[in-house]
Amino acid sequence: MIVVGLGRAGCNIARAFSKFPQYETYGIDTTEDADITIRKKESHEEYDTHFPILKRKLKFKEADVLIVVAGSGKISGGILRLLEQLKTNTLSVLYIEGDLSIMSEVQKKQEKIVINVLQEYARSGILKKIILVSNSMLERTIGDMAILGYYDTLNQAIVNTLHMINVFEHSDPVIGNFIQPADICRITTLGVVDIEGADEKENWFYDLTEARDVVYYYGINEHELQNDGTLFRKINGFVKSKIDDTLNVSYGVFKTTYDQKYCYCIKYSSMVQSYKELLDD
Ligand SMILES: Nc1nc2c(ncn2[C@@H]2O[C@H](COP(=O)(O)OP(=O)(O)OP(=O)(O)O)[C@@H](O)[C@H]2O)c(=O)[nH]1
Ligand SMILES: [Mg+2]
Repeated sequence: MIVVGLGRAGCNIARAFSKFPQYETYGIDTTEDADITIRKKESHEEYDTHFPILKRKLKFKEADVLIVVAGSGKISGGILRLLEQLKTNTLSVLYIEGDLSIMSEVQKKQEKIVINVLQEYARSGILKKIILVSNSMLERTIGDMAILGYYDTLNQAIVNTLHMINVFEHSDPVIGNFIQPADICRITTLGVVDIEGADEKENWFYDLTEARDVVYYYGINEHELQNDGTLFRKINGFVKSKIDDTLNVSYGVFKTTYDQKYCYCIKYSSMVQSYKELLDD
């Protein structure tokens, strides 16, 4: 898979993907150290009207491309121009929502424009999916973090989760009941379940509403798969407890070589997500 990051958050996250051999990564930013340096513009609008042609640098087609962007930055104004140049590929977006409580009005406006238009692109099928991640929700799931390395910690959590889900999606489960999410459910988020904890708490990276499908991916090592007699009952009980009239719940159990067991999850909705904070202006 190809990962293209736009702006600082996008480039940092693309770089975090590059530790895995499965990804070819590119970062586009105005800084010298970006893989592709573009000229700095004064505003969100200017990035939209004067976004450079990068076809010679991004010359793949018919590839699976994940574009990573945070909507509050000015450079995200160029996102539609970038998508246009990549349209011969299968496109998904990993969208980073910054901390709304500390944003300026201009940044909030940019955030709102980008998140809305990208969700509409997903609904109309231009994007295969959009994965929404809120920095402040993610921060809460991680707990206390040092200031230095703050973004690194967030980025590792995002990248590791998405990578493991990608790996599991391309592997055969030991056991499971995978239900293909409805094709119209292209607005998604990721999460992790604390399966070692007593209450098996779900920690979602975005507060996705009106979800129609949810998939739990369990990564368990061979020893436990062979010897833990309670595991299947536990997983089954957990999955069943999530089912209701409006939600399809499926799961897969996968063999890993890690000591610890993991449960990653992904939730799908067909509805454009909006928030109070962004609505009342
Ligand atoms: N998760 C995550 N968020 C980040 C990271 N870097 C910045 N952000 C957040 O992303 C949002 C946009 O900030 P930047 O990425 O610095 O902006 P930009 O995309 O470079 O856009 P410009 O305004 O043109 O510089 C802010 O809310 C930041 O808090 C990162 O490495 N990881
Ligand atoms: Mg920047």
